[in-house]
Amino acid sequence: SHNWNYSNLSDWGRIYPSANGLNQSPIDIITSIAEFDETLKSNEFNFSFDLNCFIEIKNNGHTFMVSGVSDSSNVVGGPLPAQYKFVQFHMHWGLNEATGSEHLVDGSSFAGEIHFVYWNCEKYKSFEEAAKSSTHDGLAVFGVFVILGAENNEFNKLVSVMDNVKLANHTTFVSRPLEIIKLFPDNLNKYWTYLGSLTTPPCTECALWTVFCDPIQMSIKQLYRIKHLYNCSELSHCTESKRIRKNHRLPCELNGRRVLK
Ligand code: BO1
Ligand code: ZN
Repeated sequence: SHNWNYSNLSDWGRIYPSANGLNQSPIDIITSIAEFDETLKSNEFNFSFDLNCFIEIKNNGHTFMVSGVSDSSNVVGGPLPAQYKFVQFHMHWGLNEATGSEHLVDGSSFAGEIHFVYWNCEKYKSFEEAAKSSTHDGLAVFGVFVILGAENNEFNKLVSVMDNVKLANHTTFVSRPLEIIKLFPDNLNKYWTYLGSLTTPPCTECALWTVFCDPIQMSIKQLYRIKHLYNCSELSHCTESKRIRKNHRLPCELNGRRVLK
């Protein structure tokens, strides 16, 4: 699964056929064509997070991934057809501050994007099974744009242990309770939603996407700490060129899909 990277984006489809599909993510969200949906707005999201669950951070060679499995971390509401269980979040970034997000808004990108990944625990037996579905109801992924600005206190709990996972395949733990909801924007009622895919191989078209309109902030110092992660697991091989310098897929064609707001 490490047989792909971000310098051969156009080759993904040769090994992972789903990447050639018509319902891929990310997309450029053209705000003028997003359709207002009355029923979405009458059904607010209800996110729950288990503050006491064990939180692990892993450098998987593509990003840092934060997971904390708990039966009580879940979400309902918004466009979701069922209850979904939290599995992990991770981040995407770019070569410079003007790039990094996977979704674009009217052609503009942001410094980064955090993805909160959930699976439909009413219809599927496990994350793995849900992630194989091709009916877009397996996973729910929430995208939060990151812009540079104020230091992010909650994100500091991750940044302060990030050096423990500088090398690929290393894991560490967040000792202080992480309030994951504090990494979301304040306003959870402003979002776009559409049917899409995993943005990394195998690019399965299993996801209902929700991209929040309001970004969160972090400082440039915090972003630099993330950009120092390596995609290499051998310290002696970790040269400057082995840093995870960018990990965002380019926007895919909408192919007639509807974007609701
Ligand atoms: S994302 O949020 O669309 N960037 C995303 C991308 C990939 C995954 C989750 C969210 N997870 C992947 C795992 C693979 C696994 C695949 C299907 O899900 O990283 O190891 O094969 O289960
Ligand atoms: Zn992602």
